[in-house]
Amino acid sequence: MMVAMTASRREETGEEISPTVRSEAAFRAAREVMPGGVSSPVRAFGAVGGIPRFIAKGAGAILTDLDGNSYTDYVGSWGPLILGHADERVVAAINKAAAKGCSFGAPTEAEVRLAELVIARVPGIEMVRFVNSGTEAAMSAVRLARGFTGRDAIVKFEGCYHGHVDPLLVKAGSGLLTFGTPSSPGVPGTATADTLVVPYNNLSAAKELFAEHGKRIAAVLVEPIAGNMGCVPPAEGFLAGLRSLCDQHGSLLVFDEVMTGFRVAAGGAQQLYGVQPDLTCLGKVLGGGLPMAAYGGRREIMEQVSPLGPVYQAGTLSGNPLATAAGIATLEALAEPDVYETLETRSARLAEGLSQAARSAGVPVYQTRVGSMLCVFFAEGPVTDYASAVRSDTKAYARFFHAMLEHGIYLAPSQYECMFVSLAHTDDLIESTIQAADEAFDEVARG
Ligand code: KE4
Repeated sequence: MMVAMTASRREETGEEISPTVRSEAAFRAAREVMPGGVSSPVRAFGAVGGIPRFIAKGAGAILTDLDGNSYTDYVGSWGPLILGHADERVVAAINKAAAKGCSFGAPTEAEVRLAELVIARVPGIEMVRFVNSGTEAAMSAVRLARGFTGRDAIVKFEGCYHGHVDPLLVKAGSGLLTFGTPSSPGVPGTATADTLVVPYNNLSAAKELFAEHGKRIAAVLVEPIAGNMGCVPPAEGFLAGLRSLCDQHGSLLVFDEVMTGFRVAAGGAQQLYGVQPDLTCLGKVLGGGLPMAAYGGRREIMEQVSPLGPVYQAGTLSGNPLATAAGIATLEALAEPDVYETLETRSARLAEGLSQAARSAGVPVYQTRVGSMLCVFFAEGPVTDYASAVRSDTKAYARFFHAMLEHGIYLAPSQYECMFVSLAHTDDLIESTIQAADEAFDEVARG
């Protein structure tokens, strides 16, 4: 679908009207009443400039904004919409559940059904607790790991994001192995004093850390495929190396699969790479676009969670009937034959087409992909960690982003995010995306 946005003209005056006039007006109104005019920072287009498109509707792989411009969507609400927007199975399940009530604050069979689906698919999960966001999943998994081990230190990796809970809003200090310093005002140093930060894919740095602090380390928290500095796959042996370090030192290995869960394989990255964590965080696809997330893992650990155990965690809307219905419909749809093969074939074609388009235009890019999550770094590469990711030419990315938007392709408004392919991205849409990229890379090359 090639939808070039062109200005229209006022009938009476002949004055040219911007093709985003309604989004501009909505953005002005939004900034009066919400910080930055958005409910989450990345949506404000701060990293790429321009006017964020206010969305009127989504259908399949297509988003339509307030001005009637349509786009092939590769954000997919940052990962949840692996079936595409307004999938009829998901909408029907939500409508059916809503007719019976939106929230009870009491147990339901739907939660049991979704829990059984999760446990059947995710190798490392024997018991699961539902929460409302990836942030809640990660914060709860950290508290549980600390409660289970009786230790306080948490290891995370530079460039990985696990939501906005205080202990995880840290930036690497000056040295290679350093206790994190807060990355946001409002996060007290005491909150991050037990958070250790090492470079992603650097197993020797992790080994050194354990040699010095191993006895204090409750858990290693890692995105098994990093998706928040762009898409950075794990180096050969990295995840297995973390597994053995945790085993040697009595620490827990926690996979944050909020983005990769049910995305890169039915059982997530832990199934794809054959490395089993002690705890797993889930979200995004799990809710099919509704607020649904979870943490789960080995039974002996999960049995420490209240009310069964002493580690407290709660939530008014946890296991919400509408979100649970959407999650069940989504996971059941993902059990259809050849789903992951289809995602792989189409995503591989897209990646190959994007790389070819960049080469033809003479634009240096380094592309990464795992299944239906991918990224084009505007960098010579290789990109293997945060330090190499931030060498990307973000200005070139911004030009590419806007050129693609002009051609009706909606990418993440930041170099440090992923593209997501859904089952609604047909072969034709993939091909039209590649055609748009041919033109967009040429525009980038022309500067
Ligand atoms: P939420 O609290 O936003 O549901 O999940 C936090 C989170 C945890 N773990 C991983 C691996 C994640 O990717 C996320 C959230 N991802 C970002 C996109 N990179 C959400 C987009 C946003 O913040 O608006």
